[in-house]
Amino acid sequence: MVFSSCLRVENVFSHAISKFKHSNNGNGNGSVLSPPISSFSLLSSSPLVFPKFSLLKTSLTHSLSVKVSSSSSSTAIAEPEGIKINSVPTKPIEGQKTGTSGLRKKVKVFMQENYLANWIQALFNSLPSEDYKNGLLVLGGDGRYFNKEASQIIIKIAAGNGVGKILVGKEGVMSTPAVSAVIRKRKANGGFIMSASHNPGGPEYDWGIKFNYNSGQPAPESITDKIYGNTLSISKIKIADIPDVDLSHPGFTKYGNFIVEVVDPVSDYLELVEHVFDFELIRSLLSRPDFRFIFDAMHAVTGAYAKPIFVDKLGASPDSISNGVPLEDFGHGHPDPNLTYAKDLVKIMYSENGPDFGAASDGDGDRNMILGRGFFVTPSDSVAIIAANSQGAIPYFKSGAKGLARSMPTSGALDRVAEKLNLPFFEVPTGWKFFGNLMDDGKLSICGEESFGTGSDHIREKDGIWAVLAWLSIIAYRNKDKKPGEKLVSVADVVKEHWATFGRNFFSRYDYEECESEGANKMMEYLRDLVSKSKPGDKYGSYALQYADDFKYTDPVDGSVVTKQGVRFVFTDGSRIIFRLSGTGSAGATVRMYIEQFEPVASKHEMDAQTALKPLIDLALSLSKLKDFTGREKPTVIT
Ligand code: VG1
Ligand code: CO
Repeated sequence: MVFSSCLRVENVFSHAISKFKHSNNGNGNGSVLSPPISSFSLLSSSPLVFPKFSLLKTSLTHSLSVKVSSSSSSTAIAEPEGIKINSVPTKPIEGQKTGTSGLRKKVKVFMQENYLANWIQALFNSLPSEDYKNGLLVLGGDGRYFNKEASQIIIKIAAGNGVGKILVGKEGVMSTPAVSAVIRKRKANGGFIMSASHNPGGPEYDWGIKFNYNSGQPAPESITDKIYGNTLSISKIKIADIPDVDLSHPGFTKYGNFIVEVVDPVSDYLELVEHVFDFELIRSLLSRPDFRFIFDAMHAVTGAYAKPIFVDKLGASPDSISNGVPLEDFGHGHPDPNLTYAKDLVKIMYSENGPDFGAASDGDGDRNMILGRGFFVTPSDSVAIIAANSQGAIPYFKSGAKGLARSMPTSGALDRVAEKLNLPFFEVPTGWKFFGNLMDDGKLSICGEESFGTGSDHIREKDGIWAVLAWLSIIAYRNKDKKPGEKLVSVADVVKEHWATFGRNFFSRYDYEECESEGANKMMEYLRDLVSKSKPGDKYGSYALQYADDFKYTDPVDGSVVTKQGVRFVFTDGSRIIFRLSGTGSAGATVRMYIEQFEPVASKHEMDAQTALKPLIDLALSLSKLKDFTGREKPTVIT
């Protein structure tokens, strides 16, 4: 059923409602509401935004099929702000537990009646009211299929719960890092991100939602656990009876005291990165005729950012942006910037006379892949190299970094930089939410994950474009005195030099996507059992065990503890084998196997990672009995 079909419009011009409080959640307050809608625009450059219809008309002719149930038992409750709020009965829905990064499911699941609405209402039920009442929230997304409908549901439920204002990216589009930046800049109480990140989009694929808190960081587990609890007991959704908001132009629309502001998704973010980096320095590199740059937006959200930033501000040529138009289904692609899914870019970069620098970002713009000509930079090396070079090349770090951190499965390359620079260092579980407290507490500046996530405390999310700008800054800084025609220091040169100084941490990740959950869970149980029986000194082929455990993390700032974050076998030479199950998939179970080995000897650094790691990979496969448990001969993705 369609949400609009049951909205009642009563006493439209009655203003005698202010005595009703929010806590009158729908039991019998039949008399309602609304002053005429007023619209205005504060920006002279922005067109005036008028709702398409009057409230009365829209309530009856609402065109968008918003999947919030419209039960005849829905009651209208009054609000002091003067918009009509309906209390729609609902029932708990199983399985709304968030994973590594928000709630991700197939679009079809989210389109079920009340599915999204229940989760959004459960979120409001979980937050202290001072965190949103009359407050400011941000709403953005990666432009994928279902975002438009979802935006309207979220806006109406936010209004229904007494939010004062919601700031929305034009057409509901705003990258994950930009949402984090906007929350911080505008001092918002938090924000929603509509994205399943690197998971494919379209009617048959994935959708997702994530809530970030007031410093721009993904909500901590204490909140997401509460939301989950509330999804299991939810009984009503508070939804405002307002028309669908026109999100196609920047400007303001007002409904009673509730305001929707549509903003350009790029400008706040651009202003921030202009402050972080030396744009003149980067421009000097990108405008060189002897430097060729290519950025692949994978038809995802960074398509909206690439031209204004790389082309308009930094002077890259317009044809250096590929797949730069964001599409609802990412052009049938899998917007995951890795060697498998960004193969078009990889092919170009490995071609004879390919460009000097190539990069890509994912669905929601928080991941990055960095390539030189014929050269791939592993994300674990990337964050270490950025950290080692940041002070000179990036103005934001001119006084040095406060501390460095990586997720547990990420290679130890960053540890060596922290040691050498004498910086505090932290190892956290997988997922960006674990970096936020360290940043807020002033302990952490630069951090990364092996999964193509790199970032800093300029915001509280990983940031794909930031990583590209960081690398361009490093290359530009190293070449700033090079005359035209002189050989430039390349991406590969920078990486090899880094290995020569710090040693090389060979690293690889094998993903076995969408395995049967039963087999994958059994394998993890088997590994945990192996861990419990293991002891230091145990021999595994030519490796001797230093320790094995299931990673447990105590947050140094708030003392919160998380367990079961990945089974690891650490050997006496520092080599590591790690297994965990993905928390971002939408079907079955994805097994991730991480392999790492340190090599101090420079003459061995040029080896191919798969060759160097072969003995350890074989050991990992045999000790886990992965093939037996999952039935998989080969991984789906190798990084
Ligand atoms: C994966 C990555 C993890 C990353 C997460 C969200 O999680 O391994 O490092 O933080 O995705 O990234 P998992 O649980 O599937 O291993 V994104 O760009 O999808 O928001
Ligand atoms: Co992402």
